[in-house]
Amino acid sequence: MKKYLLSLAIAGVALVSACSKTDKEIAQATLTETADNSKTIGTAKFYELNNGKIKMDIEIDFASRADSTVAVHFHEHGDCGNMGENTHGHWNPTNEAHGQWGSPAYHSGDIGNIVLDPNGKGKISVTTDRWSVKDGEVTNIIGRGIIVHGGTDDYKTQPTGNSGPRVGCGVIEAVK
Ligand SMILES: [Cu+2]
Ligand SMILES: [Zn+2]
Repeated sequence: MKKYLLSLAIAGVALVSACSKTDKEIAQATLTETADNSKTIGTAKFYELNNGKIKMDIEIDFASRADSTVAVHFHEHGDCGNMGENTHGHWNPTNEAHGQWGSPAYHSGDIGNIVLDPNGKGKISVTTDRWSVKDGEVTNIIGRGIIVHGGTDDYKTQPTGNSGPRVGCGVIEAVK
């Protein structure tokens, strides 16, 4: 029995280290309501993958927006003040048009629309080589704002997607 437990423990350690090797968390953002930043409405977690790409898992939990669609973008500045207006416009390091993630042209933070269920919950994952966490690189996502809009991104209107008011906001911070 003791031996069995020991091998279980060893297997557990092996599993944990295998996980952290493939999925190293490198950044995160806590999203809060722009109208009341004591109210958390979601999180974004960023992982560096073995192939050098970065994966983001974003989860929204926003009860007052239940049964709706919200649009999410990275904006230029990591300052959520003034109802999110201080983040300024969409972060656009490649000088492309606003558009749908994965289409021929889009901003590097045009995450797009997330459908929220009857409890206000919704999530999306994206993996990309458009991002880095390296100081001085134009692709560096650290310090960018993440805005949650109260409307739907039409993926066409320039340069915003006509996504509606800024209802949620967070700042991407490095995880060391
Ligand atoms: Cu936006
Ligand atoms: Zn955009």
